[in-house]
Amino acid sequence: AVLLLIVVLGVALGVALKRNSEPFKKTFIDRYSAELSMIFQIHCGKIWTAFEQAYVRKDPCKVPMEAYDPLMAAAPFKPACNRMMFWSKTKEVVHDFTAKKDCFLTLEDTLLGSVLDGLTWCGKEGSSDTFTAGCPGWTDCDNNTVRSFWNRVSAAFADAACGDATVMLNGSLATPFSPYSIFGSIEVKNFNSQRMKSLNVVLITQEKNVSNCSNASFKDLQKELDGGIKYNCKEVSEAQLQWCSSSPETPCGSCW
Ligand code: N1C
Repeated sequence: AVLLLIVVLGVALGVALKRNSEPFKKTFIDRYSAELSMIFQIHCGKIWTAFEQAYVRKDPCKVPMEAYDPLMAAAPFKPACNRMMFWSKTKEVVHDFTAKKDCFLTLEDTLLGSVLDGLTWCGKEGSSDTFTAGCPGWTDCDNNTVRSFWNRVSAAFADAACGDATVMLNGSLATPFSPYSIFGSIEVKNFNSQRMKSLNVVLITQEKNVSNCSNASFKDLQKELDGGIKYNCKEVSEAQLQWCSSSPETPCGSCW
């Protein structure tokens, strides 16, 4: 009976102690998250200010890409060697693939890229506001708010590329590598052979593929590449890509 009493008392004490630790745990977590959210708000405020100064009070057709330099300084990219993925005219296929298979990192997987993907914004002379309607379109003028942003972040993203980088291009186009695209006009020019070992082109083909790896535009691409960077090209069907992204056992390196 004495033994039973000791056991019962022991269990009761244990329960009581656990109960008592619950409010302590709550205090701990509440204080910790209050502290973190304060740090986050200060950080977000700084990034927002650096972002906003690029275009606020300006003619939305007169925002050069350099206007976003302070933003890039405030929110630099962490390089992800061997995992960086570039693309041109293949946005959906690429993101469909990267969403299912955690092998590659696109600009939209970075903090800045994901926050602004799909958004439109601009300023106006004489106003301190940010507008989301009535802004110039992508091709209305060269130095528009949104296009200059993508030009600037793409330049920084390409500059950070290291090891082996990959680009997915569209084999349904007669000119898969276009010197007028962001990839052709900005990213390729910012690759740095001191950091980057190779560029691997993955040419996405469909049933009726228009181009292959011997397409003339790839000669232009190779000419643009900084001397020390190796070049490879591989044709991969969209079906194979989809098959690979939906089979969890297939390792990243065996998709093509
Ligand atoms: O002009 P592109 O392609 O060659 O630009 C793609 C290239 C990628 O490698 C990205 O790193 O440049 C970067 N990039 C984006 O990350 C991005 N996200 C959303 C460029 N443009 C981006 N967008 C929007 O896609 C942008 O607003 C513009 O409308 C398109 C450009 O895509 P593209 O011509 O297929």
